[in-house]
Amino acid sequence: MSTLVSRNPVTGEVVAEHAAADEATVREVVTRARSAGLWWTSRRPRERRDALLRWKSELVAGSADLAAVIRAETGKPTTGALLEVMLAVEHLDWAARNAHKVLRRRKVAAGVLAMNQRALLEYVPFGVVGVIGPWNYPVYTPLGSISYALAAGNAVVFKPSEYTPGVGQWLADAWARVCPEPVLQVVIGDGRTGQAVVESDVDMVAFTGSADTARRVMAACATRLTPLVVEAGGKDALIVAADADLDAAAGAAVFGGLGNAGQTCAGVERVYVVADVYDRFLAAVTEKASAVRPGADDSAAYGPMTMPGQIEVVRRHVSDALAGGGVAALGGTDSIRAPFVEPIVLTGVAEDSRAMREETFGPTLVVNPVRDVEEAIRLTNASPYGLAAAIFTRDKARGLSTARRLRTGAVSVNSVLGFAAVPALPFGGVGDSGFGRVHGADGLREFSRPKAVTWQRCRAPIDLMRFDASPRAVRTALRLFRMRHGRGH
Ligand code: TXE
Repeated sequence: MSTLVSRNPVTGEVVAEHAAADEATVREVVTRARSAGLWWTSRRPRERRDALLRWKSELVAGSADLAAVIRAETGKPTTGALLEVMLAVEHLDWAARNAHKVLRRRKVAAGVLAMNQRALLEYVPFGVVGVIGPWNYPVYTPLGSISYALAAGNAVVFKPSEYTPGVGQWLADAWARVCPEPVLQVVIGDGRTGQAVVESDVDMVAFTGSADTARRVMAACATRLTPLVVEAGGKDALIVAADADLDAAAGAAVFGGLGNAGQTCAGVERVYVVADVYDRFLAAVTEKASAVRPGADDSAAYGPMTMPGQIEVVRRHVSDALAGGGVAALGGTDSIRAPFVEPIVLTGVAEDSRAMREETFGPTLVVNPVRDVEEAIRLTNASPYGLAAAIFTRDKARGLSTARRLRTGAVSVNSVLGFAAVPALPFGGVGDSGFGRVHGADGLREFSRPKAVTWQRCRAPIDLMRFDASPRAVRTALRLFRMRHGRGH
């Protein structure tokens, strides 16, 4: 068995060493999960809710300790680490308290053709869900799948990112303290361990990571037709209309673009500003961004790039943007001082450049002028990604109609990441950002199979579902059919 070493991205110091799970270990863990899952499913909904709430209490009581592990492995400041724990707990609480209401058996209308039937719909768990997590929000993001999968009655095998194995281990240890069965287990390792999870006999996979890896995961899922939910990053745009509160919009763009060193799947990467207010907006963004400082200390606004390889991606995107005619309003390639990247604001960047097409995942903002909101919508929708977007406008009707027309899974009007703290809303993307949803009632249903049950209460008055149906019954059925559907609406 090999060893996985996690390191502090600032100092390079070893945070912890973990045994990496190979294929055989993953198979054993999944087998254990299967029997734990049967136990879990057979609990009463109230017992499942109580176990999830006990787990929640562990996260709350241990939040300082958990934040310290997040900080050690990702480098983010303690406030950022605590913020993600708080958001994750809110979702966990919602999933625990709403699962039964959303998934329980209910009657649905049987309809005129089946008046003699009682029709029942319920949502049943898949069994074992393999969750493959990222490093940027190593608690909030995987918990979006784990909490909802557990609340829906599944057992979970969680493969955290190789950059944040300690966080994954912490979550599984906390579970073991509140529940006698291994309903949540962790398997530690790199992509090979992730692949072993996908290729094991898990009943569903929830993946968060890059679109390229998502494609490989999807191909592996195809072998066994394993259902999959994918959250694969974004290239989110923020649109600034001429009537926007420019100060608020600039503040949101800076926080949405630079927060967590830009390592946010639904962070702001592109800003489209209507020409009339472009100069004023750019000045405000530049001023605010220049006051933001990365660092290893706790008073820094954001920390280092967690994944060393990301630094080169940022450098490539910035160089490419500048070589293609873009202008640096703040910083430039000199701002990249590994492991930190200081805020970079670029303008006039070509739409076909890497910085506008690919996920940068760094503390950079591209601010481009547009003729009007129409053009901003067209450019926003031209991206292969479609995770989230934002629009700033004082016109409510414009805000809502723009939200509808943006090809994204979520839109915030007059804020960024507005949906992140609303557990009742589903989260997920379009196109290269993935498919399927976590969070909310849709998230609970995502981790369940709808099950249809009919219960015949009496014989049908006109019964055609038999070989000896009388010609009279057929004629009557046809007459009723034409009366019901033959009037053109
Ligand atoms: O992603 P990977 P990485 C984006 C971001 C970043 C890029 C690469 O742009 O620069 O992805 O990051 C596991 N079968 N996002 O390298 O490779 C892997 O071990 C199964 C967006 O971290 O996609 C890790 O646990 N699993 C983002 C997870 O997949 C495999 C969050 C993600 O790794 C696997 C993170 C395989 N064949 C990065 N190969 C977001 N959506 O928020 C790797 N893994």
